[in-house]
Amino acid sequence: MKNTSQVLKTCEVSCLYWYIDTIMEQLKRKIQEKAAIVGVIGLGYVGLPLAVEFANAGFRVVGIDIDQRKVDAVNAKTSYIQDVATKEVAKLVEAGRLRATSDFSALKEIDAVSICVPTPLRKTKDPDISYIMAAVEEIVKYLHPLQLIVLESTTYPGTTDEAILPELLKTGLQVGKDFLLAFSPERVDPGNARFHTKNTPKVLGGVTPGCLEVAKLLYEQAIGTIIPVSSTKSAEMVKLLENTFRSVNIGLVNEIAVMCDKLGVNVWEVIEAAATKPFGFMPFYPGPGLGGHCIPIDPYYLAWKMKTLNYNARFIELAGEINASMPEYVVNKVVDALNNIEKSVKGSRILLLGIAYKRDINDVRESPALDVFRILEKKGAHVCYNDPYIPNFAEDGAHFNSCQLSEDLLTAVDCVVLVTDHSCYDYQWLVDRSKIFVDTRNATKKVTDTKNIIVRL
Ligand code: SAJ
Repeated sequence: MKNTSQVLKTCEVSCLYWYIDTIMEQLKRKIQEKAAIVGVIGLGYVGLPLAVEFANAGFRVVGIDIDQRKVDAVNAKTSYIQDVATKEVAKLVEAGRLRATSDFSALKEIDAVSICVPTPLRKTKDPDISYIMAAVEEIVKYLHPLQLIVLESTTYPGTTDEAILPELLKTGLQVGKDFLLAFSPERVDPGNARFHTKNTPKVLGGVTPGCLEVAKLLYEQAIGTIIPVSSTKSAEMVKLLENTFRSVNIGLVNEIAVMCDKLGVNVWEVIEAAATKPFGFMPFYPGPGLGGHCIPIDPYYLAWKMKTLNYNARFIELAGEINASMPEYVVNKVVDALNNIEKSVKGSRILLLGIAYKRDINDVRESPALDVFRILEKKGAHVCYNDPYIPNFAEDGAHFNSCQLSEDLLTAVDCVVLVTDHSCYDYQWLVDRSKIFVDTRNATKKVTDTKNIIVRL
């Protein structure tokens, strides 16, 4: 026979489970009925496409960003992200399904919020999660029952559970009971014509099974395939494996390029032939170095975390060293090429073609072309660039403008260096008019080199 306190306890527990169930059911119903209001913090190359997909799925979406220019652009029905069409934004804003604000109090009305803010590295190569924590600080102010928070920014394993969750718990609300917390790595590949936010499988891990269940229900309204994993740490690690895989393999192929050069072997022919293997091989290509806001950075988030666990992530460090040495390797190719025509780099006029970090995009972040530019200038060369995607850029306080490509320009310079192989370049036209052409991307593989002026990695 149970005594009164046991009966009350049982009743309390069942009320608690009823309460949790109710909270979860309420939020699930709001999601299923598209009555939930979705928030996206950070309207960059990840956040704006995600906001558009949730709005397209039928939700009312509030984009939140500290950059008033982004907020104004969205509310003026325009897109500033290459992969998001302005007409898409205009349609959704006009329909009242998408709006932007810099006022975080909008979180009061928001049922589910995704955090898509930058996670850069500090100069010391330590993670900088200050943008995440600044967003969390705002979320804490307005955290309410029935709210789901999903972190999308790439970060080290443990960030969600060890850095974010404690801040949210300080409100006295309980995870999995009052609010829900999950991690879902962004997988946006800028400029990818085939894969975009909606058709790229989305990995998801929750702090509790209920967190995962509700986050999965939300994301599957907007994204084709959801890949649930057992924890937020696992989800955080998935993304770091993806990008460390790339960084290490790019580092490997860059070292293979250096080896082939010493062996007098054409590395591009070697890779092309190896790629005919129908299994067990995936081609990567040498280049002037590693650019972008993902591959050069994400692996160091993992290396840093492992250092806190007294483990040295040697592959990451080694790949980083090799990739970081490639701009210097390219410059040495230029030095040798000029030397062969008895010219020194100092005083030479050098044109860099392509300053973006990879072909056919307008992003210059961490671009190795900037390192090539800087090293050549340090050696006394007069450097200019052309990049149809980057009309101008600023570096170390100096401003640079893209030069107009012309016969006169090509005739006037002593050496042309192809750093980013944009598809719009006419490589035969360029080679025919250059004195020396250093090709760091094998972009001239189909070009006839009648004057023997092409130098390849
Ligand atoms: N690179 C090489 N050789 C290669 C491939 C790339 O030198 O074989 C260089 C590129 O020129 C660039 C850098 O590496 O400077 C990074 O290139 P990337 O193709 O990895 O492109 P990202 O930085 O835009 O990486 C994104 C990542 N997406 C996310 O993190 C969500 C990455 O996971 C994708 O795999 C990658 O796009 C992709 O496949 O394009």
